[in-house]
Amino acid sequence: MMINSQAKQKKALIIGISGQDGSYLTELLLRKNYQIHGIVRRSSSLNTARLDSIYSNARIRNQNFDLDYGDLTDTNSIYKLLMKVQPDEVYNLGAQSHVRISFEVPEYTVDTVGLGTLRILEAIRDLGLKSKFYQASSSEMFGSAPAPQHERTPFRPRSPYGAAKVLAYHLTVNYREAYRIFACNGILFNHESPRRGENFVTRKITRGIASILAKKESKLYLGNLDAKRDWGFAKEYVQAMWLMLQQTKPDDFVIATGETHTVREFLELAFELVGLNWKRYVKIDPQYYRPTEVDVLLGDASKAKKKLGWEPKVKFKELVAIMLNADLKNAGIDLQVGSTKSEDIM
Ligand code: NAP
Ligand code: F7E
Repeated sequence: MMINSQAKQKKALIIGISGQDGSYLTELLLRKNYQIHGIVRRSSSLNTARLDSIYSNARIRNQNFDLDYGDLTDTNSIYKLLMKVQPDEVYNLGAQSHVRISFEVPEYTVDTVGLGTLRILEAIRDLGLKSKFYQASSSEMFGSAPAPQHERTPFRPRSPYGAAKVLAYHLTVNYREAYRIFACNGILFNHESPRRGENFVTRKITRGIASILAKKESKLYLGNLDAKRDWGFAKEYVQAMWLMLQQTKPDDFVIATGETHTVREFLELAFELVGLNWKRYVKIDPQYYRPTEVDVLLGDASKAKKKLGWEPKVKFKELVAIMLNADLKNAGIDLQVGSTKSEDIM
């Protein structure tokens, strides 16, 4: 393929760059020769572990990759960074993204997720920027709506997190319609990876198994095993984010695998892969129950397939193996399970 060396290098601003998706998106955009600007928030210990090797590699290759301090709850920092960077594309991946924790810190969750999105959109509007905007919307917005869920399914959120994402979703649509900002909602169903936060259920299970095999833990404590989720692979989902901003018209898309499995099925398969019976190791701890649960999520991503040409390759079984193998390796256990077709899976 011919590469046009005269093509203008694009600038992306990624809010939430230190998270699971932020790190995969950064890698994708660096491969596409973007200049990357990321916003990280101050914490008492460093929170850039997922980015460190990406950052060093970008430096070695002389690629533009800058990190600035900022916070979604701080209007001034968001405004100033947008003014400074003047990005072609803004990806808002920043959030207090844990659903159960959102019941404990509802106001903070609505501030980062809901008002945080408003702060970005207002800054784009006020500065008159031509930036395209991606909003990390979530299947949690569907809540108790019947499955399968698609772009026209009415939202019935079941948590402060879900409700805050609904606010952010509608703000994104409103700024698109009112001010003609190129703003898109990616309504992503659960997506996981070896970089998933340790307190989400999939990673908790794969790490838990590695700790049991390494004899560091003897039990794994979990909550509701009956909930069903449509779990995909994060590395593939960030491609859909980018594709949405490359279309001629802004629009909203569901991104999902079209398969749903219970937490129990994930647990059974993961333990089975290492030859253990999960019932001997797992204890139910009601502290992990939620005041209101989302029982079934199952996405219909046919619009994304038709209009973006996006389709997931990694399905449930392979995802479990990818995550388990990574955590076994992290724990120094010399064991490879399942078959993982995808190259370069980390
Ligand atoms: P994640 O790993 O929890 O990452 C969240 C990011 O937001 C981190 O970089 C975090 O910084 C940052 N952040 C948190 N509070 C902030 C604040 N006040 N100001 C600025 N940044 C802040 O989440 P993820 O799984 O990558 O998901 C990315 C986005 O997609 C999130 O908005 C999430 O709600 C949404 N989403 C995720 C899924 C999924 O299944 N993963 C599905 C649908 C939608 P620290 O590193 O400092 O904490
Ligand atoms: O829970 C059940 C729990 O926390 C999945 C976020 O990325 O996806 C994620 O939200 C299910 C729930 O993800 C434990 O009750 C049982 O039914 O891994 P999770 P989530 O709540 O679906 C959506 C799409 C997002 O947008 C969010 O940002 O697993 N479960 N036992 C447990 N969950 C956790 N965390 N811990 C347990 O011990």
